[in-house]
Amino acid sequence: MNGKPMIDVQRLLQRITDFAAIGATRAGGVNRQALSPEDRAARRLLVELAFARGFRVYQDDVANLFIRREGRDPSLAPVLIGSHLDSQPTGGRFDGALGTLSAFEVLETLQDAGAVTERAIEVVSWTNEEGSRFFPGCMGSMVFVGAGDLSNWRETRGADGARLGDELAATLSALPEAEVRPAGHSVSAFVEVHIEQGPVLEREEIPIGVVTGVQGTKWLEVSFVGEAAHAGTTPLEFRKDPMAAAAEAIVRLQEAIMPADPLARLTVGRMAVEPSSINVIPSRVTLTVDIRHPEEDALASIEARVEAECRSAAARHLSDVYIEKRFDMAPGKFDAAVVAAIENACEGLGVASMRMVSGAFHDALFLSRVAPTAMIFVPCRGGISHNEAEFVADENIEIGARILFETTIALAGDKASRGL
Ligand code: HGY
Ligand code: MN
Ligand code: MN
Repeated sequence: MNGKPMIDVQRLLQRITDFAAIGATRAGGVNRQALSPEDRAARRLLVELAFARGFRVYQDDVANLFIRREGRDPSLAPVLIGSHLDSQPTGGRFDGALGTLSAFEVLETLQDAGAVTERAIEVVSWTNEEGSRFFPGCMGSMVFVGAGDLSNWRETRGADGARLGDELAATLSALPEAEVRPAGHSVSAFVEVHIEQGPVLEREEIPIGVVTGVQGTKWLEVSFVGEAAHAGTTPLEFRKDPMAAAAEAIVRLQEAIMPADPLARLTVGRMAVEPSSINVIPSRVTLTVDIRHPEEDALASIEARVEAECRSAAARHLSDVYIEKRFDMAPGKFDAAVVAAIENACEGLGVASMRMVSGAFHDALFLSRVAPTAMIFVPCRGGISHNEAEFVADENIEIGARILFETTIALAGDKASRGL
């Protein structure tokens, strides 16, 4: 670039390494679950980096964390960029962190150059994107856009038994220096860099995915309730066996849903058994069912089929069944102007790109309800994610950050801004 501010890729790579050390797992991934001590440590590090650069730091009542660099006109709504810092229990070092740290690098690059943008630019780290410890996912962005009420979730117990309200209070109080701001301030646009978490970009050898939308997601929690009994003395006709019901429902759903529709996704990722003793017929088996589809009506019919198969399997095994909806994210489209801004950035830098719909959900989908939004995907090796082996090549990290930089300054105001 001709004398223009340039992303400092070594600094960004070092940041990614430094954050990957927080909650690092022996297999090279991270366990930095939402509102955990590890999550608080990562937030603390980001805030210290922000204060060192003279940026302002805010958090709202659901602990979404914002880092602000002022623009020429403070009355204009800021451009928002960022992602999340929380991870899966055996997550990768790039899911979320890449987008958050690439966004911070944009601010540092502007600061180094003394550049002035028309609009302020804010970096955000959304609370509890993953939803793995505490349902639902995208909790922070849902509250921010008014799609979720925090008071409904304070009593939620995490997978580890912790109470959400307690963990949230501990997280907020761990950053007393952050200014408190109500959730939901106005934003002129939101752009999120994220790994694709799928194989397409790597297979097509294209460095940037311009994300035009996100498929829909529903999470169901299904509890089969039978009767605990002795494994040795209880003949079949006396059994009320929720494990047999759960096993049958899972097999029937795996045979019925994805083989019939290549766009459908159904995953049973978690199963809890009570009392979970080798010689006791279980009293209760609780499963989580994650279903996805780009079309809303197809998603609804998958949900109906899940309910039907669980109810019939429960009946066949003399068990009751209770089904709770834990997350419901309709498919959504991103903003054409922001998509075009990303494509213009790619063209300006001579970077190949392709449009795509995200199979994973993201905070950006909720943000798209209140501000023009789109995402930038970078390839990850083998499309592997939600796995400690998750990997992104340095050059793809650099390209993603440079496209984010160009897109952000284009959205943040006139190019006449000094130093751009
Ligand atoms: O599950 C998802 O789609 C996201 O990666 N948390
Ligand atoms: Mn993510
Ligand atoms: Mn994830």
